[in-house]
Amino acid sequence: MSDKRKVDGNSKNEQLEKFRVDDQDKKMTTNQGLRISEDEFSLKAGERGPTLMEDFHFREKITHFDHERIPERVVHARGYSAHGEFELYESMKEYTRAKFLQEPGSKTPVFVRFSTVAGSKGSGELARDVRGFATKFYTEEGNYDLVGNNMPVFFIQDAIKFPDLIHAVKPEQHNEIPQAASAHDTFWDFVANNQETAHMIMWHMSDRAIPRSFRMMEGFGVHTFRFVNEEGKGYFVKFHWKPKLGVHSVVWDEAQKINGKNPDFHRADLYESIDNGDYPEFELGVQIIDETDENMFNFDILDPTKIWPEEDVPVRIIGKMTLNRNVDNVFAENEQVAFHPGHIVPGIDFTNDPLLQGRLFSYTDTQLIRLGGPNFHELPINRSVCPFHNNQRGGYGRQTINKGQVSYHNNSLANNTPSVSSEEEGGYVHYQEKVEGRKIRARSDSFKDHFSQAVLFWNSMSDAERDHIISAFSFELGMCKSQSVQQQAVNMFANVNLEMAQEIAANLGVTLPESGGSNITKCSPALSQENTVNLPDTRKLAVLIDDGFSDEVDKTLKGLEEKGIHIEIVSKKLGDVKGKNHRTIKANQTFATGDPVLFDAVYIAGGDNTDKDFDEKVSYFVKEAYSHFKPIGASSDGNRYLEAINIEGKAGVLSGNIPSNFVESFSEAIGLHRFWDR
Ligand code: HDD
Repeated sequence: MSDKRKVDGNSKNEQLEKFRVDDQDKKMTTNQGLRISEDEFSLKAGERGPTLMEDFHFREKITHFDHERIPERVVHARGYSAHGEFELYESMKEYTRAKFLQEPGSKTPVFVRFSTVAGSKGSGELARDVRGFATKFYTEEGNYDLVGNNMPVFFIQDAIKFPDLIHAVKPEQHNEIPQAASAHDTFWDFVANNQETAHMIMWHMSDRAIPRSFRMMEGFGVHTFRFVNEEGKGYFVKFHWKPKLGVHSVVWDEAQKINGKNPDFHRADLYESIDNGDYPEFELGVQIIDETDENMFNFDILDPTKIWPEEDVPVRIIGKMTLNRNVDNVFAENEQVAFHPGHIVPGIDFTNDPLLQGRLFSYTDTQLIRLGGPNFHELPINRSVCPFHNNQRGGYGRQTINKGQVSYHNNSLANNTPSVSSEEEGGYVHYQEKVEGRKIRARSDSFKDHFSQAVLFWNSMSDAERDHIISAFSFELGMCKSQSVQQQAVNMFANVNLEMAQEIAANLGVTLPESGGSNITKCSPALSQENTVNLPDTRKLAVLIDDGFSDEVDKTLKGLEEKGIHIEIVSKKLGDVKGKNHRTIKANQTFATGDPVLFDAVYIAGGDNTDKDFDEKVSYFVKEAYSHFKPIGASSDGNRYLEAINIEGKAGVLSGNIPSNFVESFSEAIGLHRFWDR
């Protein structure tokens, strides 16, 4: 195929480079290129007179400003992106002919956008919400988009209900309250009256809905897709992204406070990590089911409210994505990127999941309003790295200049080109699934079990995770005003676990459900965050320090840095803090800017002559970190703060009296993330 080009990890970057402009040290011009002599005063008839219509510079500047907003995404409005590359470990040739999944070691450029779902573009990032995890692979056969979430199932089974779901979760119609929250009547009214939501709600009430970082979440394609190999044989496939740093979350009290202290917490974390060279990595996993095994399970494998338990269908790790470059301009890239589950390449196909089928309509449709017309594929971020040729012409913002008189097919004047491709030449051929049936608006009986996997999820949780789920339900339903909605929701979740529902009901002061529960005992350890990867790398440590800190502090901080831990020095004021040995450390945070909720762990370095104000600030910091179950360490000087609040020797609290292995034990504790048994 002469017009195809070999793709490597940098191909998209090279393409984008042609569109990048650096305005620094340049002369200011109008959009027509005319140099501008004055940019502060509009053209007036006399110094105190009226502004003149002929001021083309004023008109252009204001007009552009007036038009610089586009509609935010109807869902997933708040998001943040990064560039990277995907490297294949293992050939998938046996299952799919997709070119980017053939050669181990081959690299494909990617662009990823993480997002919350419900909140508007400026909302806080620590909402209790699903996170979007959308990946665009710029392959040599065209763009392939894997538009997934950080939870493997969805609220509904049929796309026709999506507007209802979103209307219910978005701020209520009459008063536009609350922003970026599911804790309100309409959402829970929808849940209780659409019981297919049960499984997803268990995920939504779990710690997965308040991730510590975009870098520490799993991603899932959710739907069952199809792989098709060179021989035309099809396989069912589910996609997983597994973060190398493991899956970690914050606690709800912390999430609410972070939203106030730093509503950009997640985007800043992603941006800074990439800026520091701590590139986020996610491994791509696939679960594959042979078509002949389609009906081997006690659920319908096409039902998007079901997982394929990893213990039953193992996840095969086939490659790794590394995010290694920040965007240059958030509007041009993050806002204008257009994902679509229908952006597909040969070797990957759809299934009859009715949620997926409906999505195939919605995503192009939404870009037409959001990006203003049918040429959004020409925006730099959306362009495929291989050329595109067809007979589509015109439309707002068209950039391609198609040469020649012909824009139709079939033709003789251009030798019937652009011509279609055979399968061998890379032409997309739809999988020839045999389909027959009557036209019917109904749901298959095989989609009607809404609770078994919600029970599986509950069974798989650790004690701490269960406590969090009960607290989450109690908070969310506690924010509802309608007691009827509260009661309906509690009654519904009695089908998952009676004791859980009773505890929530007691917290809400509604009638305790008397029957429910399930005799399903199966559990899936892979679902619990308790079994995730624990590493100290890139964790943020607050070092609380004052003048006169001891020598031991220097050594400890150096050791912790060598473990990949990021250290922020927090003191009463910015600038130099002097140690006993006349060594200085620079404070880059004060107690006013560096709140405990913004850190993963705390180290009390202390000082030799601290005042009451410092002592109080340290005490607040440590109590708060302790209440959020975070690792806390102290130098010999810092021990007295632990004693004062009576937490010495508690789980995850390490005192500097054991300096010989302090760095080792403290970095291990930081890797463990949280200590629930306090
Ligand atoms: Fe969707 C955006 C993920 C169901 C309609 N969706 C959107 C984004 C993600 C998802 C990650 C943000 C992409 C970006 O960052 O630009 N959506 C999902 C998943 C679903 C799902 C994992 C179920 C498995 N979505 C879904 C349905 C519909 C939509 C059933 C409609 C029938 N989704 C949209 C949309 C959005 C969107 C309205 C808003 C902005 C956009 O598409 O580009 O078309």
